Amino acid sequence: MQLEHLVVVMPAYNEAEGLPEFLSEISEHLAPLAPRLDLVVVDDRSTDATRQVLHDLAADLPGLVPVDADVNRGHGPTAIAAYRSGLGLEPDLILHVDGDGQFHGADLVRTVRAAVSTGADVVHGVRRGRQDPWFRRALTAGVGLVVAAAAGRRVPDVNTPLRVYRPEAIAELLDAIPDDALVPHVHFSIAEARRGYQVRYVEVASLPRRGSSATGTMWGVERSPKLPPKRLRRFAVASAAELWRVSLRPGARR
Ligand SMILES: Nc1nc2c(ncn2[C@@H]2O[C@H](COP(=O)(O)OP(=O)(O)O)[C@@H](O)[C@H]2O)c(=O)[nH]1
Ligand SMILES: [Mg+2]
Repeated sequence: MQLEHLVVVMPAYNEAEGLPEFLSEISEHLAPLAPRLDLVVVDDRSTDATRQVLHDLAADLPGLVPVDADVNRGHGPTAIAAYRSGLGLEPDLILHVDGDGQFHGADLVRTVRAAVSTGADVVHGVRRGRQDPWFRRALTAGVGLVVAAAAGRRVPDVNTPLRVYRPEAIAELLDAIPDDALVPHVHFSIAEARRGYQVRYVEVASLPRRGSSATGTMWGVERSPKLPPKRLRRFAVASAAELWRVSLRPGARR
């Protein structure tokens, strides 16, 4: 496959500090891969300077497309909005990565290269060296088991935010979930297996978040709390209900 147009899509929430470095690293690394590169960053109505930072950066960074959300909707719906904006640009490939900068630009290159060389429907970046507290690891392991049962095979790092999709593949996946889904990537991982998509896995390093803002994290402010923060407990319960409704129950949309 000849890659002419690559689009990066990114949800961002309170990432003012880390975004300039992360976006320029992405741009530097990915620009050589395609004659046209666009970076669509959806600001989920951050409470810090993210929006301003993005609009300022757009003046110097060719291909940066800031998208301003009207209301704060959370990570899942913002990722979905980012995918949809990216698809609107009609790319050959679409790469999703979170705005918290937990990857090396060079690893993004490896995932895109894998998509180009194999022609796969999707390439997942499988995170190695994650430094999560025990309850997040437990949650990830639990979700992994449920997804393995639903998908009929083990899917490494089911919720990884680093993915490269063929546009036709991600368009189909998006149409099968609600636009306000909390855990779109988990639904996608199940649907990819059920639909027999060609999935490739590339191991990538997991870095600490860039920028020092603790408000960007989904799990409260403490770095290593002893017990699951309330926010995570609520999110886990709501996500489990959504998983059942959208992807697991008999007759769920496939
Ligand atoms: N759009 C949006 N993103 C959020 C919100 N709260 C947290 N996030 C983002 O969710 C992403 C994942 O959170 P993180 O704690 O890094 O999870 P991990 O990467 O799986 O360890 C990060 O990019 C956060 O910035 C929010 O209210 N809206
Ligand atoms: Mg993260």
